[in-house]
Amino acid sequence: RPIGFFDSGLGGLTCIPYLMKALPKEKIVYFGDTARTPYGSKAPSTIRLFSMQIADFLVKENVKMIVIACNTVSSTCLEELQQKYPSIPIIGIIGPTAEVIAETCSKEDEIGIIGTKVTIKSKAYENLIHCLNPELNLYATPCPTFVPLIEEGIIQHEIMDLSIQYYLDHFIAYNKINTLVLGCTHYPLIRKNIEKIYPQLRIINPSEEIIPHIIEQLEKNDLLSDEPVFDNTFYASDLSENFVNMINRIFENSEFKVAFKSFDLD
Ligand code: DGN
Repeated sequence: RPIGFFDSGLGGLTCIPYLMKALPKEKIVYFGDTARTPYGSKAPSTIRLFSMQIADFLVKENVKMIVIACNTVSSTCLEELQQKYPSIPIIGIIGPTAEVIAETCSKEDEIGIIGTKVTIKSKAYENLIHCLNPELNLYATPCPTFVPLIEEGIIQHEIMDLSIQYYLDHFIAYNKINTLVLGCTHYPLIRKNIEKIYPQLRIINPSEEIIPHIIEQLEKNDLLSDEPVFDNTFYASDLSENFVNMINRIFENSEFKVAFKSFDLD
């Protein structure tokens, strides 16, 4: 049985290379809601409705676990999804990252959290991190133009760099940020841009930090695959060229087979 991943678009794909490296025998079913992205500025009730539809779809695909590869969804309705499907482990991306931050940062650090408007407004990172380590200094700011630009493939471009500087120049300088949490799964795709502009920062990438937690949950529930399965399926509500190209880039030079399917949730 496959592991189901979902995101509002292509952001959740940033988890996939780390998963393939750590667990090469697992089969993946991914759903990107590219027709309705971005979620990050939508009402929580809309995000909840869309997420339930996607979880229903993944359950019908017979997944053994659901990974919410989206901070916006994780901060909005993780518990509701877990309650709806108590027999399937459902993992959010914020909890595992909060644990890493709480364990590896100290009160000398100035920690910046960036994400969508919904994620930042929810204070999900602050609440979870402060529960584990109340001493840490946390600052958060939304960066709402990053996702639309990334979904359009505008990455190695001065518009992206200007957008980064627009949101982060003052935020980083004023708060003396030394550690930056990429609190949106799209943001690892602009990590190089951020590192080029602010080379002094330690970057924390939730798309990577979630992997040990996935392994732990698979082990705990006795769900690890022992036979390698090389076919993976990537569904999108709008099979855009950008989505297909990005997946092909992830899997090029590997023996993994990839199928693309369009799926309309309504
Ligand atoms: N990738 C999603 C996240 O991690 O929050 C958000 C993308 C969006 O819909 N704005």
